[in-house]
Amino acid sequence: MIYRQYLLTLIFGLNFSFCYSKTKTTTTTSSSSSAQIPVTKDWLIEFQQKIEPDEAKRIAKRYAMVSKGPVLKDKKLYHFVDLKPIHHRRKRDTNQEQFIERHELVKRAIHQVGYVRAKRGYRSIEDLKDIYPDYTPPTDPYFQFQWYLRNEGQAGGKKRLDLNVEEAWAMGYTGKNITTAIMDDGVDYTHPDLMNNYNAAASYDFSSNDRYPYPRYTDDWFNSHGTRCAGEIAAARDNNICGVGVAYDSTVAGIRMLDQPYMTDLIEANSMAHEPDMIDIYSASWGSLYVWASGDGGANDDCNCDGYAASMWTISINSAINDGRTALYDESCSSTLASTFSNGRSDDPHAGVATTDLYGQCTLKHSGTSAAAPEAAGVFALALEANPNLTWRDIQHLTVLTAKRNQLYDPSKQHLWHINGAGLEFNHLFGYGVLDAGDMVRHAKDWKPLPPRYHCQAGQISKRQIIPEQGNLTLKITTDACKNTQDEVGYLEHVQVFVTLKSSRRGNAVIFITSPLGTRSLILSRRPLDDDSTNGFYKWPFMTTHAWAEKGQGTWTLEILFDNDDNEDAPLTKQQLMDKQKQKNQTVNNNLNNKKTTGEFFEWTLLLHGTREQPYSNQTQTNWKSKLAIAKQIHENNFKDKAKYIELLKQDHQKRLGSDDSMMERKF
Ligand SMILES: *[C@@H]1O[C@H](CO)[C@@H](O)[C@H](O)[C@H]1NC(C)=O
Ligand SMILES: *[C@@H]1O[C@H](CO)[C@@H](O)[C@H](O)[C@H]1NC(C)=O
Ligand SMILES: *[C@@H]1O[C@H](CO)[C@@H](O)[C@H](O)[C@H]1NC(C)=O
Ligand SMILES: *[C@@H]1O[C@H](CO)[C@@H](O)[C@H](O)[C@H]1NC(C)=O
Ligand SMILES: *[C@@H]1O[C@H](CO)[C@@H](O)[C@H](O)[C@H]1NC(C)=O
Ligand SMILES: [Ca+2]
Ligand SMILES: [Ca+2]
Repeated sequence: MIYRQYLLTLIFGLNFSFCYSKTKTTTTTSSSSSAQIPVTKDWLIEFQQKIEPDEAKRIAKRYAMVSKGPVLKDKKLYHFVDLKPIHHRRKRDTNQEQFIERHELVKRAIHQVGYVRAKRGYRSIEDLKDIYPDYTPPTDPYFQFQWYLRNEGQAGGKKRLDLNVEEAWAMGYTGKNITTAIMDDGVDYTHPDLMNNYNAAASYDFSSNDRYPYPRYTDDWFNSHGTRCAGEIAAARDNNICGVGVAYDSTVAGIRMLDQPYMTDLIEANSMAHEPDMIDIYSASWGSLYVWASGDGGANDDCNCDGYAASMWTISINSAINDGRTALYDESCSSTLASTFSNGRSDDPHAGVATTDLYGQCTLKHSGTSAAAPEAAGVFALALEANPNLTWRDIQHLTVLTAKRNQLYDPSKQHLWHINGAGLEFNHLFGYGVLDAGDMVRHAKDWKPLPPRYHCQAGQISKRQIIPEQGNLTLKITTDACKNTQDEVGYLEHVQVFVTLKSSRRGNAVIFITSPLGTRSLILSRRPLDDDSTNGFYKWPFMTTHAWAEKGQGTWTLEILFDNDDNEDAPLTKQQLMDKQKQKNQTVNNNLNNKKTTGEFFEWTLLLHGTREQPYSNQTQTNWKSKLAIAKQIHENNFKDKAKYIELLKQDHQKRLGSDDSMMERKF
């Protein structure tokens, strides 16, 4: 069957315009990587039951190995080292794995693969060459400016803060047989760096109803957006033109749909249903995935207020700049799953996103959140090449499990990194971190289908209550997460919160949800510009991804409050600053003017989505420091020993990167 997998990248551009792109595989044959992964002498042995170290030693000896003791102090898991020479072996020894697994006490034996990730933070092109001797970097002239592909500290950036795509390329994944449709203001398909990777058959112009989505000419190059997005994904390699795309052997289709005076539902629907096989694009069962950038509303907006980004079938991607800060226009949002790169803060002329531009040109200046989402589409194209069976849910799990904190941080220190109850590190601004293409394809290759997903209405509170002017309204729902029913959700994916409330100034409403394991998500932050509405929210769907892989059962806490403070961080014009100053003076002079926000709460419904069974029990863990291994262990221990794993993670992290504070001060 062809076209069985769809990825849709939806990207909001500036204000009224938006671009989105769709990725699909056109193959069902599993592709083989050209390079093989080196192996080590290390083995992870999982026993059927807890065993004592002495017994482990005896068992190890039987296989000419030595036991290095329990892993993570868990006596079901042991680290064995093989004493036999490995003769430049470049493959996992699956024969030996099966042999050891025949032992009555052994549940699984996993020959450890050598990871570039283990060196992440120290990785250099030389490291990559050690492990993949055949790898050569692209020779394209703009590759040196594509710091989002390889960050060597150029343009004021931080070394190694990049998408780690070279590792995926070295493994042989470059986007072959994957098509991404760029739904935007057109694509310059005559561009020499794009023409060979242009998929004309899948392209269409909905702005003028023809098959040629060529951008309309304007003096100011206004319609350059789609062409720039296309280059980030699929610009050709080693042709001496511009740079390279994240998935440089993939193809792009142009869907021109933004360049008319207004957007209609019909154009939007037609664009997405352009090919007959796209009609079911919104069907989750069909395996659709949407990537939706978080929007350019800035700190004054909140993307959970955007019905699309808050949708579970979209992947919200936020953007960081080359030194790890959020781009200025970033919205913060608990539905953001991960981050890629853009610009918006740095004045360095080379800190923008280098890509193709209209009329055969190259640019260093692509920017905005919309520059970040195509990078994600490119990384997902690599993952789909590694495993065409992946569904939209697989891609989200893989994103959560392989995205990295790396050197991302909030310069305002408002949003710090936290570790959720499943051992997964997240940040309100960056989601689970920056995409790591190398790690993503490696996990994608061996990914097993997930257990089925269920939807549990965990509880509802319907009772009119005053939201206090000071302090907060705290509401609790205790749930068994539909235990022993059709809808049981033992392990969470998305959590949705539907809220109905009314207030005198909607923009001041702030809402938190806290999971049973104590993970607090800011599902609605203060939005100074949202002041003209007293309509409140009616069954508004807020969503958080921060409790991913946690358990659903227990007590959920909702906190609603009004934040009347002036937002000092909001970027204001001179006039706005003056007005604000005046307001402040008036407030000081006249207390009567200091109007508090008032409001009423009506309803809260809690909807949990996820699996009944442990989601990662069938996944192969090849490295016990991986997020996958940690989450899996926490599941197997029924969420009991979280602290133990977190301590390890923190140590590992600090070894690689240093603490939050030292990170902020560090200059590369
Ligand atoms: C791409 O897919 C086609 C058919 O779907 C197949 O014949 C071809 O071998 C694939 N190419 C690669 C590089 O996987
Ligand atoms: C994809 O699914 C098919 C059929 O279930 C299976 O044979 C194949 O091994 C899978 N490919 C990968 C890469 O997991
Ligand atoms: C693990 O895989 C087996 C065999 O494919 C399947 O029967 C089982 O349901 C899977 N378990 C989970 C939790 O997905
Ligand atoms: C809400 O009020 C409770 C009780 O006073 C307090 O412990 C909690 O920190 C408040 N929550 C927020 C988000 O301010
Ligand atoms: C606000 O008050 C301060 C001192 O009280 C004064 O210097 C300033 O000019 C006032 N600003 C405006 C905009 O009225
Ligand atoms: Ca046209
Ligand atoms: Ca090129």
